[in-house]
Amino acid sequence: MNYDKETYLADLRFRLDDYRFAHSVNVAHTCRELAKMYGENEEKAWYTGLLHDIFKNETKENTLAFFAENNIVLTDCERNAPKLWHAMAGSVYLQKTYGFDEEFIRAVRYHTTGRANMSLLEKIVFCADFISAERDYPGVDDMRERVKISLEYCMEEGLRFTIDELVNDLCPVHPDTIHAFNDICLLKRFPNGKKE
Ligand code: DGI
Ligand code: FE
Ligand code: FE
Repeated sequence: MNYDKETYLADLRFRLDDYRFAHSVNVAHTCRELAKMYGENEEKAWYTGLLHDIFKNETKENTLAFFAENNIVLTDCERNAPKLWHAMAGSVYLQKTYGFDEEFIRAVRYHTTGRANMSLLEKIVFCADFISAERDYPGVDDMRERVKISLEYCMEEGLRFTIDELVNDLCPVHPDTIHAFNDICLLKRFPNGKKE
């Protein structure tokens, strides 16, 4: 893949506010570090991180219009969770506009929820999003330590945190988030392969 860095940066600058642009660059850098640590393609990881939030600042109206234009039908859970929309819409936009490969697109698509059987690249983007340089929530240092031990060790805490908050606020938890969490739990209990 020949990446067109200047075009992507211009697209991001046009679509994102300053905070989100800086977050995107930070996630890209963290993705590259994790790729180096865990043996993924560093360039691909950098670009995936850079572009993961490309639809984050889009209005609800525009995002819903984008879904309609692209014949994307949301489930009840998705319709009621606007925070998930930027990952779904962004991944379709990136695929259509720049033709990135399926793995790249999936890493963007599932960066918010996770899913079962995530690839190395998907795990890297999921974790990098939690620990990028500007993140300063309580517990971020623990997450930065966890990621050095394993991506799964970091993901389990991220997923626990997300699900915990959603349940506490009586918000629906997307099935992909549950599947990601179950996957990690089962992996830990059955490290040599999951039981059915
Ligand atoms: O886009 P970022 O802010 O960098 O991070 P993100 O894409 O991981 O989005 C985090 C938000 O997404 C957070 O406020 C919780 C929400 N979220 C994550 N998983 C789910 C979810 N919301 C719902 N309703 N259901 C989920 O499964
Ligand atoms: Fe996001
Ligand atoms: Fe993000």
